[in-house]
Amino acid sequence: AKYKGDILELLYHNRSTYLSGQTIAERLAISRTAVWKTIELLKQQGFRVHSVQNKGYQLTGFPEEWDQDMMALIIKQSSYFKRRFVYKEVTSTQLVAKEKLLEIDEPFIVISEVQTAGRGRFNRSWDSQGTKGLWMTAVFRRDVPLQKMMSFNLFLSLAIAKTIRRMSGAEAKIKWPNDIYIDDRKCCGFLTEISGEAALIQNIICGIGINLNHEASDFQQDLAVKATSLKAATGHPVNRYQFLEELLIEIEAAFRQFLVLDFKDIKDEYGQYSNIWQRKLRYTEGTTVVEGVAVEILDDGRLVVQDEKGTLHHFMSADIEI
Ligand code: BTX
Repeated sequence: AKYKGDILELLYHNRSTYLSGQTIAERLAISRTAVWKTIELLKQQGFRVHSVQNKGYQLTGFPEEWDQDMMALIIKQSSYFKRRFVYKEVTSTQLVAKEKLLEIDEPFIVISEVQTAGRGRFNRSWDSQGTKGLWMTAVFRRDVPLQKMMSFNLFLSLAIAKTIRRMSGAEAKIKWPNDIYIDDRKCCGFLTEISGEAALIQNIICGIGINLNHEASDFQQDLAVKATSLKAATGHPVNRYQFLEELLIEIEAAFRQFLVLDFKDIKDEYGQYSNIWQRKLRYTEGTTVVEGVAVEILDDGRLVVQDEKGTLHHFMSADIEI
């Protein structure tokens, strides 16, 4: 196990080609026997390593469950998140993150294979089966004025939608303020919690759930008609590590943008990703229920909806039925 991380790193970054045992041994200054033994270990752990005589080894598959060393490798590449916590099962990564927050000053992520009490907004439950999706909480550390926080979800949703499009080819759309849909079915939801002093936020605790490799039949009961995954939508499985790698790059970039730009700077692009235009939908915020058509998102991120009588309603974060 001593060389597992190093060999995995070489194989992962060269996975479009083959690496000979000799090359690996030389690069890591270890014996070829050590290379061979480690490759055997990887196979035992569920990695698929294709070997071809005179060419060498190629990494072609990953264990069903998140692998700690692969995760280490992905996070090592992040320029923002410094630490990771990867579990087989927790109640909710959001709860774990809030505990860790007290002991750690750096930005970090928490990922779990399974969540036994995954939560959405308003304490609704979030279906978090093992090996199919990405259930993650990303904790950003930075002093941010409270009034700026409203645009955080808007920057973040664009980053997630872009990652989904790039990694699956599916036409992912944003359902304002914090879901991603494909073909009018939800494939991702996220929620942002904050802590800090009154007007100054210090911690942004962002929980993201993305359905990646579910079959349509994996969704039970009411979800069967309203949820989808990248695989269910396109027919193609997604490499969860590659997805995570790309997602982290995108959300780090979105966070940096969020710090220096205003929502109006990305408003046009955001608008193009949005799936609520030109549709009569039901908007609920608190006790307010409005049936109408979204007409615009204001520079501060609020949504303007026009009802049948022509009256305009402003929403901060309505629930929208699609
Ligand atoms: P939300 O309240 O907008 O969405 C929750 C609703 O979405 C549920 O009531 C249900 O109808 C539907 N739903 C539940 N599970 C799924 C699913 N897997 N796919 C599609 N639809 C579903 C959205 O809340 C925010 C969800 C955040 C989830 C992440 S996962 C990592 C982190 N930990 C945690 O406990 N929550 C976050």
